[in-house]
Amino acid sequence: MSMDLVRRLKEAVIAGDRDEAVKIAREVVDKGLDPLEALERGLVAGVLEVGEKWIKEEVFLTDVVMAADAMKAASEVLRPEIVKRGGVVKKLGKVVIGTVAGDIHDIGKSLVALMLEASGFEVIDLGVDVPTETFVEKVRELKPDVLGLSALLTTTMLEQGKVIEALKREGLRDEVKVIVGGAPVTEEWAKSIGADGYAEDAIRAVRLVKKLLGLEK
Ligand code: B1M
Repeated sequence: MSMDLVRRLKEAVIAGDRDEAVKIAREVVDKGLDPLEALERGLVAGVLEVGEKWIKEEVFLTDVVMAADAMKAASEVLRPEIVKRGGVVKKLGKVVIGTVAGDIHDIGKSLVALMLEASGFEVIDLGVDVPTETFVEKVRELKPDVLGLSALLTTTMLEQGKVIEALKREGLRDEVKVIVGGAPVTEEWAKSIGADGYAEDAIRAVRLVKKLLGLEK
């Protein structure tokens, strides 16, 4: 992959320039370059850099929103290519994923969904701010192998525990593996709420799902 393209992609995200990011993502696809590398080293790296600047109060929240928007628009351009290159036709399993109630962070969750899809899983993404009862209804209705709960706030990660409790109340807990993640989430937290697994990032989330479904050691 030409480093120049990756650099330009990252810069477009940092500048919150959605049109430029989409244009460069199209160039990546047209040139048959590695869409995954463009995603990870261009788009995600750009959002994280803006995020770090925001935490250091060097940029405003609006800059973060614009970077996130540019990243998501460009990742939609890369997505079909990523899934196509994943090449796996047979679905390895069904995953329902969403960001919990009260939380509208979706970049990480969408990245996990994208990587699972690219790895051959059927992924149903419920979006953000998903009420507990919706997670429970979708487990009952869609019978997924895995339910993924993303939370980015210390306040909203409590919802992950509430979803697990609701699954128990409804007699559905043993029907599905529950995995959790998001910046404030930890292995200890996952264990304390009775989740089946925790992953620090999207790549490890794919490995975790494969392990839980016995597809990988
Ligand atoms: Co907000 N936000 N944000 N934010 N935001 C954080 C999370 C924060 C840590 C920044 C900070 O202050 N340090 C902080 C939370 C503090 C805390 O509670 N611990 C925070 C805050 C306070 C807020 C608001 C309250 C700000 C405000 O309005 N005052 C507000 C809350 C809105 C709400 O949700 N109700 C808010 C809003 C926003 C935006 C909407 C502007 C925007 C999100 C845009 C969008 O998602 N479309 C935003 C962003 C971008 C961030 C930061 C800068 C970056 C998050 C991100 O996208 N990272 C973030 C600071 C930070 O985390 N560095 C921050 C990139 C992404 C690829 O990483 O999401 O961690 P991440 O996902 C990773 C892993 O976590 C993991 O894999 C992913 C890919 O590698 N993973 C999973 C994620 N989900 C997983 C699920 C899994 C497995 C792995 O299994 C199911």
